[in-house]
Amino acid sequence: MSNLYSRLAAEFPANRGRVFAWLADSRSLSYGGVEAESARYANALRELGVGIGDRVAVQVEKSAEMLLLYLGCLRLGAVFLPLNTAYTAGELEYFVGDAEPALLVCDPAAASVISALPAAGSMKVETLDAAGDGTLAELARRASPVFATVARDDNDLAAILYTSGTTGRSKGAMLSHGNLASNAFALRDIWRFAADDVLLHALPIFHTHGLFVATNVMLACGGSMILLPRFEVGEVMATLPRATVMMGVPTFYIRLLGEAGFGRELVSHMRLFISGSAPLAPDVHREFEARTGHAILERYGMTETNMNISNPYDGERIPGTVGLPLPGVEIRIADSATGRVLPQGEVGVIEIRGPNVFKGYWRLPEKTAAEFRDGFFISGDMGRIDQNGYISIVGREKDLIIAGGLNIYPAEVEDVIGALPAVREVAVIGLPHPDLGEAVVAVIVPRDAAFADAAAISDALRDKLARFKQPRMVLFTDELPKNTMGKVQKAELRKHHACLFASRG
Ligand code: MLC
Ligand code: AMP
Repeated sequence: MSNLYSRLAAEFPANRGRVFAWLADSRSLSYGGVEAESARYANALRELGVGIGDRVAVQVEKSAEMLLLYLGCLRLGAVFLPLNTAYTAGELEYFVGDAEPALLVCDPAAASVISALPAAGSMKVETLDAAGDGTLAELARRASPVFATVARDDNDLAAILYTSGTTGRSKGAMLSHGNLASNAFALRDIWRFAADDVLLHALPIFHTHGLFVATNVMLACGGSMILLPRFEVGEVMATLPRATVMMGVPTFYIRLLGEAGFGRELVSHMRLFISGSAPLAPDVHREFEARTGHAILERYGMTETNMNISNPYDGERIPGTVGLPLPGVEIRIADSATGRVLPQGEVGVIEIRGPNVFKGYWRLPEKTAAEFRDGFFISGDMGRIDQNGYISIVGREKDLIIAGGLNIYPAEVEDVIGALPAVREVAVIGLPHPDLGEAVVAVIVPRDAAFADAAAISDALRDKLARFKQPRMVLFTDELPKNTMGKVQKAELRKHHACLFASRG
């Protein structure tokens, strides 16, 4: 079909003065502004030599300008590559080497370190800060507000988002214009988004949730969003009266429930609360409904597939389930060992096929092929379909921890901790955590039995791993539980330490 931007722009309100984003200090960005400013960014990128298919890596604080840069990339046919602001220089070195971006846009404070990365090569580096200023913003300001959006096909790449892997390093998930467009319009329709909606946006915009689910859906309905820099519970409570919809990870809802002043009065005007990226505990769902009268709508997605399954807008939203497949999305449950499709009611790995499913991992055709069966993407999540078609996620086949909606692969953390001289062996596990859902914990067998310095371990990780991947707790032991094959029994460890962090309430 056509460029995602053109398809979204076809839905912009006729009155281009209408607000797309409310920003800090009562400033706002209109739909006319979105058109003109994204054109300026597209022109600025072109002036920097960025062409169709070139990657534009972006590690900047959340701002309206970052979204305009995203739209500028789409319009130019470049590939937007957002990076978590928590990544350290060591982590960036890998992304830069793997993706070979033509341009990297970063905070001014990081520019010299990034320019000096060995992998930087001929990559250009420009800056954008939290206030939307920087060398790239300056270039955009001087550029023309008119740009003829480049034609793109459904299969052409729009973005690459890196996801961590169970083995080896992160893989770049390649998302096409067609992937993102199909999902934006499907979600707009099933969740009944319309031009009078105001979304409270407190998510980061370097992930699928805050970038594609939130932003693309709002552009697709011509509505507005209130762009908060991050989730801060007081600010969110103060902003809720101006919003009609909120999207969040479960931690957002847990933190709201922790506030005495949060209740029916504050949110009676709201149309919808949506949760995803991590399991929403049924007790949180029920407590939220009892306190507010709102049944949170839980949905299920992945970076590789966008959104797949959602509880219904009109029908029953069942706690502990993620609902029904999205229109156009096929879901099946398979035996993870044999690939045999299982009958309804049985537990197996969730497999997904549809226009939302990505084009593969960047420069990893074998890895990509291994993750598909008959055109279905093998999610690595275990699930079951009930007699009414509702799907529950019952666990994960992949060794993955999700803390506050952010994924951490234990293997990556184990590699870094295992390389420390004081460590003989390490197992990294996720334990139930009242605020984050799960928290990262390292269980270490030290080389010297007398060594038990958790602070020294934490210090040693500081510049090697993004903060959210670092263990919340470091434990020491003489021996790790292993099976007869010598494989660490993580389930055993998790059970043993299940109550390390106090539970909610
Ligand atoms: C921050 N920290 C985290 C963390 N976020 N640690 C573990 N897990 C996290 N998620 C670090 C901080 O750097 C800080 O370190 C310390 O933990 C305490 O921070 P905090 O103040 O409690 O955290 P906060 O900044 O409030 O952030 C928590 C959060 C945030 C839950 C609000 O992480 C968040 O917005 N998460 C959303 C993630 C998301 O968008 N996921 C979608 C992925 S897409 P220190 O050293 O300063 O103390 C996807 C597909 C799909 O999954 O289906 O949607
Ligand atoms: P990411 O790779 O960051 O996109 O994370 C995707 C993973 O988040 C999925 O594979 C699931 O394990 C998890 N996830 C997303 N939504 C839900 C949900 N509603 N319930 C349980 N797990 C979820």
